[in-house]
Amino acid sequence: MNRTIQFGQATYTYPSKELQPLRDSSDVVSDRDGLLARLEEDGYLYVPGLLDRNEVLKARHTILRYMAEHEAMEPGSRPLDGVMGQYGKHVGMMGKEVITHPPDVLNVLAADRLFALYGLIHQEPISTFDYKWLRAVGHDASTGAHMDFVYMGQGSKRLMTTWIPLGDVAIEQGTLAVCPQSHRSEGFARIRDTYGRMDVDRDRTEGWFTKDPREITQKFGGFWQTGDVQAGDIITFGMHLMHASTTNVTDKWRLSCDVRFQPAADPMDPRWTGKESGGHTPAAPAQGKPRSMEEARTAWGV
Ligand SMILES: O=C(O)CCC(=O)C(=O)O
Repeated sequence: MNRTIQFGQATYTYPSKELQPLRDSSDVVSDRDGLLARLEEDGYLYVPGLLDRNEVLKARHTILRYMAEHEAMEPGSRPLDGVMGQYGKHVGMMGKEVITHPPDVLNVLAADRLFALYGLIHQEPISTFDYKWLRAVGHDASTGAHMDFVYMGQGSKRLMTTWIPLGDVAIEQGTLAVCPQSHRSEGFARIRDTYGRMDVDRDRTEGWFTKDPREITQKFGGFWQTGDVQAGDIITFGMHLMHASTTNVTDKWRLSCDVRFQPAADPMDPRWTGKESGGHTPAAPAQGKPRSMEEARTAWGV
């Protein structure tokens, strides 16, 4: 059955030519050549059930209880339902070890199965960032289209993102959407050579390329893919795949975390490693106003 999906500022039909289902790569999960071929071809791997579903649900419960203690839930609702309602307050959890590092949460965000997957891909010992991008995304919110290099490109060129839904998430609650082949297609070459080389801190430029996903595919080609995901699934991709999220149109928090893995021998982006990893540099007022993406895109001609 066709569904109407809110994706950034746009409305899409799912499934359709411009918003298709993700390709399931569980058939190649133990086959290195198969994984590499899929990564080269599509730029991402969607692996349903890679993680232990019960462990993911356990982590979800710990996070929801923490959020409830910080007034994130609709008063009177059951914390484990994750209802933000009208009165749920936003709770910042990105990089907050108090909630990213309890044993049952870390058990998922730094799971042995993730180290095994990247070990198989790289054939080398693997490291992960200490910083975890744990998100509770509320009603009407979505993530704009971007490439991760602009946020974490100061270390390994072989860094990969893992997106982990912390629960069963329908597209209507805000799921990751990828633009397959944007890491290699000719249509995206100029974006990769301009936007795809910048750094939000060094260049003091905002990170989202656009909030309008249709603008991407109309100007540069390709299509988007997303899907309903379950606790235990993961999506992984490299630093130059254009991606975004659909809009959460429900009254429940969408819980997910993005974490990063790389070969341990490569340099690590210092912003995201070590106990004191500080994240992005706050813009100093003396340096003037940061550059908007609109200004930057005009300069790059994209
Ligand atoms: O979860 C989201 O909304 C965005 C995630 C993302 O951009 C990422 O995993 O790099």
